[in-house]
Amino acid sequence: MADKKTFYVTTPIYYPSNKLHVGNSYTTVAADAMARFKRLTGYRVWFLTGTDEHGQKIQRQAESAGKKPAVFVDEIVAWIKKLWKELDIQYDDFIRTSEPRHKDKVASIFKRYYEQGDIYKGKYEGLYCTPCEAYWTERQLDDGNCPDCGRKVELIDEEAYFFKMSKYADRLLEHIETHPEFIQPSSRKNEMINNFLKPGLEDLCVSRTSFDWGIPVPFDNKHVIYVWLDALSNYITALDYGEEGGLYEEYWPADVQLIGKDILRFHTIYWPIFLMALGEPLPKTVFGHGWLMLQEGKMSKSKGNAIDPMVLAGRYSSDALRYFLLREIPFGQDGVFSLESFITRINNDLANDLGNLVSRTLTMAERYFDGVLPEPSAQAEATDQELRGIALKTPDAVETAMDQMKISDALAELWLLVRQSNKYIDDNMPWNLAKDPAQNERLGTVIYNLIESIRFVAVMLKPYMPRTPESIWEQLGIKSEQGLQQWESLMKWGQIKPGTVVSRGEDLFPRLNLQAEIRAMRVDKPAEEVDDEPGQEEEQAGLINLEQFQQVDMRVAEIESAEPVPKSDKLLKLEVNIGEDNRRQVVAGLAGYYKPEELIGRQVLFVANLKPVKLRGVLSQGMLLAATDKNGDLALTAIDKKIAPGSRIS
Ligand code: ME8
Repeated sequence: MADKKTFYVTTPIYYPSNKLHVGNSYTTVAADAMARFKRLTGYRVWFLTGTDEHGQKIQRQAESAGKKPAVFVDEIVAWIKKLWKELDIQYDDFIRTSEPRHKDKVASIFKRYYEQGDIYKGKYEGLYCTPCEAYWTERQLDDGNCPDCGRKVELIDEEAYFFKMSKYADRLLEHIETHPEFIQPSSRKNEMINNFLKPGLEDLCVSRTSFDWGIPVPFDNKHVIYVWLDALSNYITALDYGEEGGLYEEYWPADVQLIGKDILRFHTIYWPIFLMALGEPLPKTVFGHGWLMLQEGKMSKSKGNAIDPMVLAGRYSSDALRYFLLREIPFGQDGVFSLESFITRINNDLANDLGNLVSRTLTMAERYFDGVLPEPSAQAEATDQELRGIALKTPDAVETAMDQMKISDALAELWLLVRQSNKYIDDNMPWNLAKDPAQNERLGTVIYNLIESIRFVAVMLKPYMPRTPESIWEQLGIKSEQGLQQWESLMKWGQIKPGTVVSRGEDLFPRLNLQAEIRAMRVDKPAEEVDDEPGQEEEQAGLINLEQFQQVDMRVAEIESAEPVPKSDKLLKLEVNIGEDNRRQVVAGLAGYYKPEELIGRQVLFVANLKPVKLRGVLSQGMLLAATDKNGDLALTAIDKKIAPGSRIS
């Protein structure tokens, strides 16, 4: 094992001040996907997460809950561990800063700084943001408030120990400038240099006396150690820093420290300076990802607008939540979490693309070959070569994206193979091959290739969605075939053995109804506004409320031009005016009922907010309303008298 390359990845340690929200889960899910990916591709991995339990904020929260801090955090930490289990977070260690293994080491690190002259005693008179546990100068405030969270700062005036940050500032600047991989994404680097390093680093206050929930300064126990010095040290105390032959020697420096951009300053200025003072190497990369926002702003535990990841995972599966978080937002950028985008991803990517591929293929394997995987022909046709070519290059493409921490791109690469496999079904139309006994070998080849392609997808999917591949392997009859689940098995096509017995299981991801989900989750409006929601019975009777009806943007449209769509005897291409010089192109199945010239100048009812689609390759941006009777006749809707095009119908 010792010859394997190592990979050490960390998440921030979270404040157990409240239950975590889906934004905190985002960092941990991303770190878990990276850790799993590295394990899968042959690295010896150490993945650390944990909780940051000390400080004034936690002490105050505990007091207001009427609990001792230690009891208060225990309860939340238990919940956090349950959440990570629910989300399949496979960490190697979970550090709590209240543990003796951490506290003892931080105390000796602090003593060492003091003894070597990096820490001195003084008096702090200045501003402090307790929710962020951060010191600020007057100049840095934003309208008198904390520039990070926008909340009120407090004036504190107490005796304190200070760390000589300025002593290391030049060295840090040089490190940042000569190691472009140190701060990622690189766009965040200049912000740190220009806002914090260039204006000159002030010495940092590293102890507090006005509360006691922290690690006492070992030689002056009126003080507790500043919570960020305490917390940042976790990344090395958890590796038994200072002990010979331990994890520290094996894994430090960290390969990637994942954090949200909100705490970049602590991790790219304070943390490296604390390490420099210990004479230790700096992490290779600190990656500050973007925020997951709600439509109304940033989530935060204390704002109370969080979305509970436990609820989401419980209802939609942790794989679906993980997939959404990793796929939706290009890693590094901000993204918006909305139930609509979540459900859309589930329906499009998971139910339509992946789920359909698996269920269609297995249904055909059972129907045409009784579930016994046929022998493929030695002859590969063009579509076979295309599918195989894409499958064989996907592992590299995924690995390249992961090495650049483009997790969303890695999934996009994988989905090219999923989509190609669906296209392969459409190209080969196995249902037609099945009609001709002479095509039996060809049919067998097509089914074999599809099954092998699904196996490729499942192997690569595992780091992102750990449960779905298990179900796929079960359906493919290879649950106990470890070799076929390894990354190495993707180097060659055709590893799954003919004769393997496959059996279709339950659909991986059933399609969801967005409106029903919005009602069930009630995330889009405050509880008091939802009283008029239809009850279950009304819903079953197909009744909708006014608000649902009003989601349809219905208007008067005036037809300005109409012409046949080439090679179609049903479709007409129309241009309609929907007011204020706004024109839409619409493709409608009217050719059998109206001559194009009969339509010009008519005003009809029009749905303006349908998603555009292409019909016969022609873009259609809305729908004309028409009635059809049971004899198949069709009549366009009309408006009683001429009215301005674009008028709303309500
Ligand atoms: O800052 N979107 O802990 P914390 C994405 N204890 N990520 C988010 C997010 C959002 N809306 N909100 C939070 C602390 N995060 C310190 C860390 S480390 C030595 C000490 C994530 O509980 C993001 O990674 O406030 C952010 O950095 C972290 O949660 C903050 O968690």
